[in-house]
Amino acid sequence: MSDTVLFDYWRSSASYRVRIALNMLGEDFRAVSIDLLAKSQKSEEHLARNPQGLVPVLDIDGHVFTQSLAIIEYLDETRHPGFLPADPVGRQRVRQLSYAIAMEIHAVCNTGVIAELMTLVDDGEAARDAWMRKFIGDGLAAFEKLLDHPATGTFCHGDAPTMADFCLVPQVYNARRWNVDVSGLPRVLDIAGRCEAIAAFAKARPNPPTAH
Ligand SMILES: N[C@@H](CCC(=O)N[C@@H](CS)C(=O)NCC(=O)O)C(=O)O
Repeated sequence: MSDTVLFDYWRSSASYRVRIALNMLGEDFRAVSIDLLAKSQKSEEHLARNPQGLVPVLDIDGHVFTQSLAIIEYLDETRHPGFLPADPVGRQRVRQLSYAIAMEIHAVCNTGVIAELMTLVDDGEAARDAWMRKFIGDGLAAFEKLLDHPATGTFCHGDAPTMADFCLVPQVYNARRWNVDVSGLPRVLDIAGRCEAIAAFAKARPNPPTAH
C-alpha cells in the first residue's frame, strides 16, 4: 500500500488540482475521502491534519501538507517535473494565472462561503446559483484575457501543462456544474479540452463515490 495519502473530496476542485499533479508525476497514492457534505472536514480527526478544516491534505515524504498550490510547488521542487517553468518571468506568469483562479474565483465559491451565503437570504439556492454565475463567469472571462499573451501556447503557458492548467481544468468543470456560460471563452475551452484528453487529467476527474 502506498505511503502517500491524499485526503480529498471527489467534487473539491482544490483536491482535483492535486490529483492531476500526482497523476502527472505517476506518484502512487491512496485517496481517503473526507465527506464535505457530512462536514467530516470539521471533525477532530481532520482538524488535527488541517486546522483550517479544508481539503486537500497530502501526507507525503513524512510530512502533512495543506494548500493545493503549495503542495503542487513542493512536488515540483522535489520531483522537478516542470509544473512551473525554470525562468523567473515564466514562474511569475504561471503563479499569476494559478492565483487568478485559486485566490480570486475559487476562494469566494468554496463550499463554506456558499453555505454561509445561503443562510443569509430567503432563496438560498437562487442566491447560490447567481453568485456562482457571477464570480466564475467574471473570473473566467478575465482569465480568457490573461491568456491573450505571447507566452500562451497549446497550454496556459507554453506547450506543456503547468500548475496553471491544473487550476484551469477544475474551474471549467465547476463552471459547467453551475451552468456558467463559457461559450465565449475560446482559449479557455481549447486549452481545457486539450488537458482533459491527457490521461493524468482524465483520471483525476471527479467521480462520485460508488455505493458499497
Ligand atoms: N486554498 C485552499 C482551498 C481549499 C478549499 O477551499 N477546499 C474546499 C473544497 S474545494 C473545502 O475543503 N471546503 C470545505 C469547507 O469550506 O468547509 C487550497 O487551495 O487548498
